[in-house]
Amino acid sequence: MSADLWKSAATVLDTNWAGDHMVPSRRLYPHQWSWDAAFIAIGLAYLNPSRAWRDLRSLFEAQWPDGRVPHIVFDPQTAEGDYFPGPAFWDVPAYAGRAARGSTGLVQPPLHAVAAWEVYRRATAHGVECAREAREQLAWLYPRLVAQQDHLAGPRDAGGHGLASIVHPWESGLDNSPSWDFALADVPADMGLLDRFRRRDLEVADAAHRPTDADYARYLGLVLNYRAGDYSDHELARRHGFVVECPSFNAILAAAELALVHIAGVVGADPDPHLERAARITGAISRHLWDEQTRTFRARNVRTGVLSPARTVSGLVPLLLPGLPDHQAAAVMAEAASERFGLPGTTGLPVPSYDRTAPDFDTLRYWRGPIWINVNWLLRRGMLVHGYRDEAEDLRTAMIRLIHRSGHFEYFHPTTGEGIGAPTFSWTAALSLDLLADRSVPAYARAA
Ligand code: 9WN
Repeated sequence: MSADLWKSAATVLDTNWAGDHMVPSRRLYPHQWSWDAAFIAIGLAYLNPSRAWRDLRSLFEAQWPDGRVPHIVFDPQTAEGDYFPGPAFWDVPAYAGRAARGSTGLVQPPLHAVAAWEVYRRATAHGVECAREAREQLAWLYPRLVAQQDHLAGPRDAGGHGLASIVHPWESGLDNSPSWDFALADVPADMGLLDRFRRRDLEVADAAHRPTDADYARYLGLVLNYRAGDYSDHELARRHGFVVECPSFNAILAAAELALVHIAGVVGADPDPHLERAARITGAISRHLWDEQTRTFRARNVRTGVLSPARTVSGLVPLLLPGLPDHQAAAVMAEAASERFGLPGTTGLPVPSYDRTAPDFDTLRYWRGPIWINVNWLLRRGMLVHGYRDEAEDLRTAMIRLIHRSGHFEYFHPTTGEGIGAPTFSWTAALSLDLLADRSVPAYARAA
């Protein structure tokens, strides 16, 4: 099984390579996406470290002067009509010697330092030449990764709690998750926007899998508001309708600081500020996004101070952090094993994106029930960080079985395991390589 899977994953990554970056999927997502590039690099490094570096580098070449790394870098070779919302809708200005309309103005979870460190670790096993390239690439990336973190920990700390806020559900990467419903309820749905702008996703994917029109209208309205303020992060909580502290986004932000500790060691920089910031963000997640009654992590609406009532997979991701107190790590594991998420022990499947027992659990709709490999990959890493070795191994096996049985799909039906969405999806392929290679979590991720 593993040789077949390895081969099919390599084929997907070959097909989706676009010369200097990887597309998540040729039809549905014909540009470069930010957190996709991080997951992709982690697996691609086994096959072709130079491409993994190239992909990360293409993304960071599009970094904004304020440090933000755009959630999509548009491929100028791709027609405007091939993806909506495309370059004209975002209408970002020219910056850093790049033409206008080259990217979006939003961000995605900053997993790139973790990815860069993982690529480095794999590349150094490919011989002297790859090791030299890896050191050079890390040195190029390091100041850019630091600028990315500084932007998120600085201007994006809209609530002043030491956490980054997201200003759009798309920034979470878990786009249509019920985690955002409570805050989106305060955002007007201007349905007229759907007459002015045509949804392309409904032409290439089944409407039952995609966000509703009302949610899509809110998504567009939020972008237009952020765009009208020149994508400025000044006084966000007052000026913007959606400002939320997300547990998984912030857990990834802190994990990135831990990876930077090690990258700093290679490039000769001071690791201490990264260690300190990782501890600060971990402490803020632990205090500020924790609901003591249900013993789960939840998203917090910065505008109202209220925690989201939804129990979603985002709340399990803080397990990534070695500094998380033991009682919270144990509570995340209990939640993951409960009937709400049902670790493979009970279902044989990886965890779904949303609470299986919730009345609005949806087996098909985007992030409202289906299984995604990337978040399960993060959860497995968290289990290894906290010493849950058997559970981590069960989850690894369940992911590999699922992909082998159904293919390198974008996501999977949480009851039948059937593949849904894009059929040759890059991060599923890349992470299956990593899961097959079965690397246990390195010491650096464990040592807080
Ligand atoms: C919007 C590319 C991206 C992923 C996100 C996923 C989906 C886009 C969409 O696809 O989002 O950015 O059109 O729905 O939710 O996590 O990065 O794979």
